[in-house]
Amino acid sequence: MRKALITGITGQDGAYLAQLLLREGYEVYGLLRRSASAELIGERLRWLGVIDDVRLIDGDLSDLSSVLRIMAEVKPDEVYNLAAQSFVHASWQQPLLTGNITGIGAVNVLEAVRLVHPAARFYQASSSEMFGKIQAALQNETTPFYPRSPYAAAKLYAHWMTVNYRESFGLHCSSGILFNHESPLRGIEFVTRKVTDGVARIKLGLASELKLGNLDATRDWGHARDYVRAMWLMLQQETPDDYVVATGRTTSIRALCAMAFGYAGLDWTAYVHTSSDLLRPAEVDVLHGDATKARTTLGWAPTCTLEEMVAEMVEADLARHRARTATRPPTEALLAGG
Ligand code: NDP
Ligand code: GDR
Repeated sequence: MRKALITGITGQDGAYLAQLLLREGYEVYGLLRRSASAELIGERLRWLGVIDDVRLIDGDLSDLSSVLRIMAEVKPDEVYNLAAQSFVHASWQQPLLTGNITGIGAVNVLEAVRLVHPAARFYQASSSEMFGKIQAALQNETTPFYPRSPYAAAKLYAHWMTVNYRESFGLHCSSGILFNHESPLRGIEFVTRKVTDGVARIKLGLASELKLGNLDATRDWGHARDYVRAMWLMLQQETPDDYVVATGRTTSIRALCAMAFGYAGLDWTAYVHTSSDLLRPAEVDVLHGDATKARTTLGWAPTCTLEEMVAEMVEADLARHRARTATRPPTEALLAGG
């Protein structure tokens, strides 16, 4: 039985990837950082019904000794490095932590592979944020990078170290330059989920407005379930390489709002307000990917449209809020006016 180790298994992608790998017959191990809220940490794996099928091992990406220990213990065939401080906005408030986890953390995993188990195939979660201030209208593997945040700079370091370990040590290291991908399991702070959660609250009478930042930025959004398949396909190739993964369609935050509110029968202009507090010190205005290489070499293609994904996310948030309201103790419901 093939073994896979996932760092970041409790995140959006980690959960979907664990599900995919279990279906493909892998033994799935995950690096889990200790939390005081242990009962909440496996929520996404629980939602997908796979929490009891994965093996979670205590460790932290910033603690090389724990990464070395886990690599020696598991000896995985495939390592997926998904752990990161992944929220771009927070990276200006915590630039050093972001550098330590998102940048150096990846090198801790690369070092563990090199020193303990060099036969393992390694996947690095690189990001379209590395294109930042875009140098070409459509971004692919040959487009120059121009990072615009501490997060993107840390990802770029990890990306080049992945390339460097491939070229220096002959390790099977691949990097997926993934454009934004979302799902009902997306963190609530990211714009798609913030919008679908806001739509659900407003629809159910739990909120009356939604505050957002820059509505003009555009993103190339796909579904996380499709994107984790691309990660897996990369590690099935004989030769390691780097791939852009994107849908090839870019949409503004404004149009996303119209789509999500429209799905629930609401006019977004009546509810969405902008706040300068939510603007970023430097913005990535446009991202629009060209995934021709992934399509031709990996045979990968997205299966879910933006409209389908937004509908799935709104429905999931409506269901969550309905369940919460139904189970809320009577006093709390009274105080909340619900
Ligand atoms: P999430 O933020 O949902 O998940 C991040 C994961 O990293 C969580 O499991 C988190 O654990 C873990 N983590 C954070 N710090 C540490 C640490 N010090 N030690 C161990 N684990 C840690 O991210 P996504 O699933 O959305 O993304 C996965 C990866 O792909 C990230 O590296 C992200 O930067 C990258 N990426 C994501 C894209 C997207 O659109 N989603 C696009 C391109 C790249 P905990 O649950 O304890 O917080
Ligand atoms: P991003 O995702 O920064 O692209 O990084 P996010 O959803 O946070 O922002 C997308 C765009 O929406 C604008 N925006 C807002 N964003 C948030 N979060 N909240 C708001 O209220 C809001 N209003 C407008 C932002 O300014 C931005 O232009 C994600 C992460 O998953 C990264 O880890 C990953 O590498 C990239 O996608 C690809």
